[in-house]
Amino acid sequence: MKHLFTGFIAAAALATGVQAQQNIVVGHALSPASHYGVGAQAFIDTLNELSDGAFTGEQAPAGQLGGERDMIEGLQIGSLDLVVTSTGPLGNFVPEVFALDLPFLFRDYDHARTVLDGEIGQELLDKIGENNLVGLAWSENGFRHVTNSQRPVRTPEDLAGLKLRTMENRVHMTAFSGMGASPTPMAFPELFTAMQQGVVDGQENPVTVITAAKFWEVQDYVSLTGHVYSPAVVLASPILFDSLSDEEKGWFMEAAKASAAATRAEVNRLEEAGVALLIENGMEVITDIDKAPFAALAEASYSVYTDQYGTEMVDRIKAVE
Ligand code: EAX
Repeated sequence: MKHLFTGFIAAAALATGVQAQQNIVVGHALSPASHYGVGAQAFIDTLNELSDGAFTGEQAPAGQLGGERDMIEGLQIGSLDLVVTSTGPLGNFVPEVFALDLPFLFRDYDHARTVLDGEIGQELLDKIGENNLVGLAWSENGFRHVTNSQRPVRTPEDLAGLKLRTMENRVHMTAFSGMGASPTPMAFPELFTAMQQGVVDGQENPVTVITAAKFWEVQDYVSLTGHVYSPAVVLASPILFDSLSDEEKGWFMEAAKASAAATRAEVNRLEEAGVALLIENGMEVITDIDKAPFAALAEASYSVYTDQYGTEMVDRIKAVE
């Protein structure tokens, strides 16, 4: 409806010789100051500049338009234009993307970014494109760590019985069952209150998100488990994207790349500065973690992906230098 209306205005503007403006709404889960907010703004500013002002934009931050699964659905039905989202719920729409959510797969940020910026990343963006979504660029959330309100977690035994919120992602849920926790899937906008009220004891997210959402207000311990890399992706509504000219599509893709670059720069900054911020705000940060036992127990989760697609993609990702 919104696009029909915009089209009507565009036609009217053409008739009067006035350049029409189209306003793009960019949804995401976090605050405007977060790494997603910085990326959303970079998208808006770049698109505005490339289009000479023909496109304007605004953020719908902090899950205003729902959780990440809701926002992805919004793209498919055309009620939302653009989303910066983690891959958390994306595998429910594009199961091939589960390959990126496998625990202890990426060695470090360089490895993950090289994979996503290379041929594997492009193949997966294409897969997204086959599922009533448009994948514009891989952005970033970061390596995820476990926080909780009960005790310092150093070993898988310490996870036993902890009610841990995970994203709505079967790979992650299976991994945490394997590691001994009790995973509870939940949309991000419900998480803070769930921790506050003790519905869950803990959660897992990158330093970027823990700081942006001020989880220190409801969590005491953070263990730098780095158990999984969490990609983000800039997605567009196919209904919007299909209505664009080739030149406009090019602007959107360039703006998405600028968005991803701005977000990654912010992830870099917070990887440097974020842990100090957690300590400053009263969290106990556990750094001396032996990852091997966690990885061994989490490995059962690989079958969520490999039972359907085999091990080829996993091997290819591991082989990227
Ligand atoms: O995408 O749901 C989550 O835990 C995500 O990491 C967060 O919303 C940012």
